[in-house]
Amino acid sequence: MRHEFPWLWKVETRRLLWLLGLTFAIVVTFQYIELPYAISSLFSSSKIPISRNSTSLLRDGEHQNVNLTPAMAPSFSLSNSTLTDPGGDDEEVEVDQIYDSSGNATSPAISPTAFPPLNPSPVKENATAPAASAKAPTALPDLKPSVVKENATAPVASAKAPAALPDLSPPPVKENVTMPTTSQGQRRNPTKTEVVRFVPEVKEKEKTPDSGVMSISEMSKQLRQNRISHNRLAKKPKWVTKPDLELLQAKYEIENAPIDDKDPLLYAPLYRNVSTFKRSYELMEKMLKVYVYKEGDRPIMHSPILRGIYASEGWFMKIMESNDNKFVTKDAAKAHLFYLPFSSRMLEVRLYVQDSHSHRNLIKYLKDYIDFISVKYPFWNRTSGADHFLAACHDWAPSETRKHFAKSIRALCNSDVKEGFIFGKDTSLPETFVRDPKKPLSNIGGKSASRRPLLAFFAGKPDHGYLRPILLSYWGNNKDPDLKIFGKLPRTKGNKNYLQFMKTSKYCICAKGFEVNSPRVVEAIFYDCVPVIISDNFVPPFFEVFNWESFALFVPEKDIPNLKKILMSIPERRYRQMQMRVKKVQKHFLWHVKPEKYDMFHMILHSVWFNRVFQISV
Ligand SMILES: *[C@@H]1O[C@H](CO)[C@@H](O)[C@H](O)[C@H]1NC(C)=O
Ligand SMILES: *[C@@H]1O[C@H](CO)[C@@H](O)[C@H](O)[C@H]1NC(C)=O
Ligand SMILES: *[C@@H]1O[C@H](CO)[C@@H](O)[C@H](O)[C@H]1NC(C)=O
Ligand SMILES: *[C@@H]1O[C@H](CO)[C@@H](O)[C@H](O)[C@H]1NC(C)=O
Ligand SMILES: *[C@@H]1O[C@H](CO)[C@@H](O)[C@H](O)[C@H]1NC(C)=O
Ligand SMILES: *[C@@H]1O[C@H](CO)[C@@H](O)[C@H](O)[C@H]1NC(C)=O
Ligand SMILES: *[C@@H]1O[C@H](CO)[C@@H](O)[C@H](O)[C@H]1NC(C)=O
Ligand SMILES: *[C@H]1O[C@H](CO)[C@@H](O)[C@H](O)[C@H]1NC(C)=O
Repeated sequence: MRHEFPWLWKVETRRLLWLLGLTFAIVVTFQYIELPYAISSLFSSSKIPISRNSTSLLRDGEHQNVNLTPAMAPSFSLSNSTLTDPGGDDEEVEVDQIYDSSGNATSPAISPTAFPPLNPSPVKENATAPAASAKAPTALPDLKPSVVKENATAPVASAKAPAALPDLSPPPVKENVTMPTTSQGQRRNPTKTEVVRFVPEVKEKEKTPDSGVMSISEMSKQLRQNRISHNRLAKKPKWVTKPDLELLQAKYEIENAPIDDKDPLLYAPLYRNVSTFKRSYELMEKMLKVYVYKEGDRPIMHSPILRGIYASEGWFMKIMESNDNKFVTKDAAKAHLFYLPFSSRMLEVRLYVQDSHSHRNLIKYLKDYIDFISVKYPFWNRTSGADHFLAACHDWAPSETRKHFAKSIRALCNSDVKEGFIFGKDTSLPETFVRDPKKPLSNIGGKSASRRPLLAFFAGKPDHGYLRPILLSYWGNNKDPDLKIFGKLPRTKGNKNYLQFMKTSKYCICAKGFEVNSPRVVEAIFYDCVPVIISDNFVPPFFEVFNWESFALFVPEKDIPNLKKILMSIPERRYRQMQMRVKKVQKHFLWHVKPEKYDMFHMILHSVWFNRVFQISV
């Protein structure tokens, strides 16, 4: 028959194709128009480890226990807000104070992302409202029709059916959408790669030599290399200022620091080079001056959030902008550094259009800000931003700042070698989970080394990222009585359960969630527990300064099956030494309402200073 009526065959084929096309078109249209969730469930196959955009979404989505506190100025004297029990899970932040542009607290309903992805049905029709209300006309042009479409197609909130999405993604925009950067490349689930479209302008830059896992010693090597190569290649400023010369002098003095490893406040084994650190810190105290830009509208600029898992950017901002900060100068001609006081968390809260999968407007907001100050003042252009810095803790901050802050010093919680972190320029900002901003030190400490009966402890949402399911499958469910590895712990009053485990375990497992960073690292130190970091390519905080391997363990992700063996192989003596060092290093990881010498605030500022000093060229 085929031979006899070839045309018929052709017709059939054509019809078949046509039918297929029609079906496809219907599906696409269907998705565009409505019922994204219905469709999503149609296509949903398995639970897929989430990719970045949704990751962060989910993460934010978990801020469900939002308790409104009375309106209050961004101040340390918080009114007695009710704290929900965080249940021992980092991502569960309770109160994020959210400010409107006047500085007044507003309902968190303003942030669509503040609601959990679990019940996607009540889609917020007014989801765009925050963007509109945020004083950011710059955001509006970005709400292109294409974006809107993307938005509708994407039932991401449910974290389902990513497999179906790639086919449906329309050619979104005029600008070129560069496909997932390194970070996706290394992610294990290929389906995720397809869907991630939201970091459009970011070009892949830094790839590690083997594109695989970078060990801590390789990171140190990279740091040293970058220092050297920077000295050779550094771009000169357009003109030289007095502060440049002072920095040059500081560099010389630090490089020639007198050997001093006997300072009782600085326990030498913790540091890469305690003499260098000591001298650098002294010089910072003596000479550093920072100019803080006053420009920028609240709440994205100048509105610190002091509570929750993104609190470190808020605390840093709060202290930098306080009146009695001796490092601040109003005279820009005297400044060695320029601080850009923005909150990556507020940027997301105010400008991210839910389900849009686009950061373009967030990036543009920052770009517009830079354009503004670079026209108004000569400082940015002088060094292309090399003497400017920011501190940002939100998951998206690396991609948001990668392009337009390429020369600037970025203190980032999400300090991922695969997301463009540049050793010697950028610095790793500690992620801290502040539960009560009035009492950031409550419950500090734990049992002594000899009174820690449990070998190891972990608790955290099991569906955060690809790693935790692996950890739980090997060690969860009490598979081994020595290892207390849980999903989410049941809630208890005052979070006692979680704290008790941290205070009575020898090792506290800090397994990555969606991103490399976890508040558990600082938490472990806080409770005198030796951190065990399972998060490949994570650059630990203050990497320039600390010899991390002297007080923490780094277990490659692939070694999770051997976790117990690895922990058991550490001699008791070595464990005690590490635990003692954890207690010694603790002071560097504490927030004080009034900053103290060597505390977290000073350490962050020091790392920025240190990196600037070693990048100075005239
Ligand atoms: C709240 O704090 C204020 C001042 O700190 C105090 O006077 C008031 O009694 C507190 N209210 C509650 C309900 O704790
Ligand atoms: C903040 O809210 C108060 C009370 O609602 C209002 O009186 C005040 O004007 C607001 N502040 C600003 C800056 O809008
Ligand atoms: C949402 O939008 C609808 C229609 O635009 C409006 O009537 C309603 O008041 C809005 N709701 C909120 C909370 O803004
Ligand atoms: C995003 O999706 C929501 C719900 O479908 C819709 O109301 C909103 O207009 C969309 N926003 C954009 C920018 O598309
Ligand atoms: C977009 O990509 C095309 C081809 O890859 C390139 O020719 C064009 O210059 C790019 N446009 C922009 C704005 O980058
Ligand atoms: C620390 O740095 C100083 C100054 O550069 C140097 O003299 C000393 O040898 C270094 N110490 C160690 C242990 O590397
Ligand atoms: C800085 O450079 C930008 C772009 O090159 C330019 O528009 C701006 O006017 C410059 N700023 C100053 C103060 O010259
Ligand atoms: C963003 O979020 C969704 C959720 O996973 C995820 O599927 C998608 O891969 C991510 N990419 C984009 C664009 O979001």
